[in-house]
Amino acid sequence: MELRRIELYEIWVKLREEFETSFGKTIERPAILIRVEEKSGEEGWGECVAGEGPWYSYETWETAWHILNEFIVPKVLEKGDIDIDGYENLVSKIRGHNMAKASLEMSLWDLEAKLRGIPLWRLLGGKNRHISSGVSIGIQKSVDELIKKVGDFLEKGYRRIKIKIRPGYDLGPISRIRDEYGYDLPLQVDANSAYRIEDLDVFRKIDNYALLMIEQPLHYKDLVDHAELARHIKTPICLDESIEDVNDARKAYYLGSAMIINIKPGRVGGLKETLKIHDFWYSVANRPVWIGGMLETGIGRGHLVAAATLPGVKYPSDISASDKYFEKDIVEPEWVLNKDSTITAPERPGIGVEVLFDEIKKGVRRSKVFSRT
Ligand code: OSB
Ligand code: MG
Repeated sequence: MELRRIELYEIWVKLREEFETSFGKTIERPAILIRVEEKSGEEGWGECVAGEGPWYSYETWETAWHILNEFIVPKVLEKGDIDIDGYENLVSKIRGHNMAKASLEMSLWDLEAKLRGIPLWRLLGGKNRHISSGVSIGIQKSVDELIKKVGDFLEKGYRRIKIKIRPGYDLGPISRIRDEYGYDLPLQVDANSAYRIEDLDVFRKIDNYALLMIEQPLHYKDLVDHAELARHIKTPICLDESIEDVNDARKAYYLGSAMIINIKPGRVGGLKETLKIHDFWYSVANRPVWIGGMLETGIGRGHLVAAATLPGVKYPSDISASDKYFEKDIVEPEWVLNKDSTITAPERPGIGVEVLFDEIKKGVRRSKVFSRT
């Protein structure tokens, strides 16, 4: 791909409602959007998932802007002619900063697919066009409100529910959901690293509620204690924050730290690393994955949907419809939920949705255009 332009746009998107996790609350989130343009005029889009503070990861939208602006974009444009492998090689010298790396990488995948005239999911090797979609519900002010929220999402057609938990807000909410909606409801929890191995008694109790999995219960850098926890409970452990690349996946496998991985392309540096983790976890380790979300706009959602078509995605993904997150998305058509709790990957080239560039421009807080001279 011969790039002639790379553009960065910082926008802030307002969520329909506050999203609370064990690490904090979000009502408005930054998104750096990347637009790459090839010499033919064809474009590709990517989105950076780094948040407003260093809570989920050490990256923030400001560190991502810095890394893109100073170290990634100039190098990529200098090279000019670049493919995905070349990009991976180029950014391999930069330690960490996976979210910054992933944003531009995903725009290159979108561009590559568009140049070939095929949907991104096919370029990735996806198999299941109708991806199974679940919903992730933040911590609520009361358990009654949570019960109502769960009911609302079930009514909208979502069949798998994930709730955020933290110490003191765990067994109460879980047991109430089981009381109200029964044990057939596919239910899972996400602690975002809020517990320690000393909390084993809580997990032993959680173990009685037939959850699909417990996501990231312990410290984000820990694999050993997760392995210890796994020996004491029968509910499968799913890792999110702890897995930043395929090497982490290998360690988790050999240590026995997890049965399942929630792969977020943004967290692991992009779709190439997503494929590596998927291939190792599914084909070598013979274990399932699913695709996680970071409250992405319709652009990042397009990449998530494409990734969720991969054959090793055996659980519903945290990829909900646009209207779960926003009043109005920045793509057309918006992402919608089918009656059977799936979202359909488009047949149009690339991510398969039109980016509403004019809408984006109206809300831009900062932008930078890099041209090849
Ligand atoms: O841990 O999965 C997580 C959102 C922001 C940060 C971390 C997480 C989440 C979610 C939301 O659970 C998933 C979604 O995009 O719907
Ligand atoms: Mg998570």
